[in-house]
Amino acid sequence: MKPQVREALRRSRARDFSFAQGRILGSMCTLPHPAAVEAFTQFMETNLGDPELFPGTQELECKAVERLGHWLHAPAGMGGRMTSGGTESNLTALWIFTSLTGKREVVVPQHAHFSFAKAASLMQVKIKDLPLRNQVADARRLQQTLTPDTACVVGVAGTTNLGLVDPIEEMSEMCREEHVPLHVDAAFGGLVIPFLRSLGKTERRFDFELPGVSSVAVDPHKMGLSVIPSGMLLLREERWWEEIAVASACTHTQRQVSLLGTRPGGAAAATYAVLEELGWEGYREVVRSCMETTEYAARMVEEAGFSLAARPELNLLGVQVTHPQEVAARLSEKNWKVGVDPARGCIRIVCMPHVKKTLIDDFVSDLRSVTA
Ligand code: 0PR
Repeated sequence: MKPQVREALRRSRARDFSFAQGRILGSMCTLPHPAAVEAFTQFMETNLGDPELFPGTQELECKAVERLGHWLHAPAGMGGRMTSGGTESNLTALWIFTSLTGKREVVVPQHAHFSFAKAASLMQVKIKDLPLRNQVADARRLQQTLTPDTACVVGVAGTTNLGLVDPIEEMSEMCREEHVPLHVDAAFGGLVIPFLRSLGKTERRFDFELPGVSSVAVDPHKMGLSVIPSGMLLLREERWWEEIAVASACTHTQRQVSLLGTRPGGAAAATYAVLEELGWEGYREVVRSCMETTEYAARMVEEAGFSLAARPELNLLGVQVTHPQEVAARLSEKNWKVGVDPARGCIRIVCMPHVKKTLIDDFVSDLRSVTA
């Protein structure tokens, strides 16, 4: 590389915030695990959009899907694909279920991620709001929200703003009775909740062990410690993928079953590598540690006189402040990057693996000073 190009890269990169040394509290991403980085660099030019050229990489995608599917109780006959993240997974799920059912309405809890609004706009489907009760989807109101034109229902396991889990069990029961597919957006919670359960810290159920759950989105590039762009969409039935199959004459493989054409094999290799490297025990330790930090942060914030928007279920906190945008701007002057949720009057802190207790101490002290 020419020295001036290298220097230009260095200068731009130096302007970025850093997970390693910085004060990033508002992101659901983190430093990728070294095993993911090593794998990624070996597979950078591989393309899952043309698997005839890269059967080895496709095999890694299958193995990653199999392992995550196993952790999420996916039955034999399930089928999954890597995606670029939660947005693509949610969009693809809606694409598949509207095609499968021929229906045009989707029931979405009010706190769902904005990727559903994108999907609705792209596909011209109608979003029917499912109201909240005690800050999560109101399962009792689900029945009256369904119509003969309902293509699917969405539930969220780990909400973007507060990390809460919708009553997926009740929603799953109803969806099963009504023969309506239920898509669970577990982009964040899918790699947290299973380990919290194994630690005895939650009893929430959200995945394929519930018979009414048809699909699950889970993002290895969030709590999976994989590289960006790593998402995964799992379907209870592999054959449902056929709904979006197209002929792809110019690739060596004559058909594609994905929204993206060229798809990063590096992300699949990285995800496979970190899933293997950490394994169930490794992730459980990551989640244990993140929850310990979350509980510590909750205590520190409350001792400093702030209220939480909700008791944290996962490693995410909403801290109530007056004028959250102003508070976030003042925090930003001190290099803190927090999420902002003006509707709920909170700032959002995600206790990702790079967030340590000492960082929380410094943060709470600055939060006090900017709100004094
Ligand atoms: N579903 C849920 C529940 C999410 O929270 C998100 C992203 C998505 C789907 C979409 O995932 P992708 O962004 O991978 O397509 N939620 C994060 C958020 O809005 C995304 C994020 C990550 C934002 C890192 C900022 C950031 O620095 O908080």
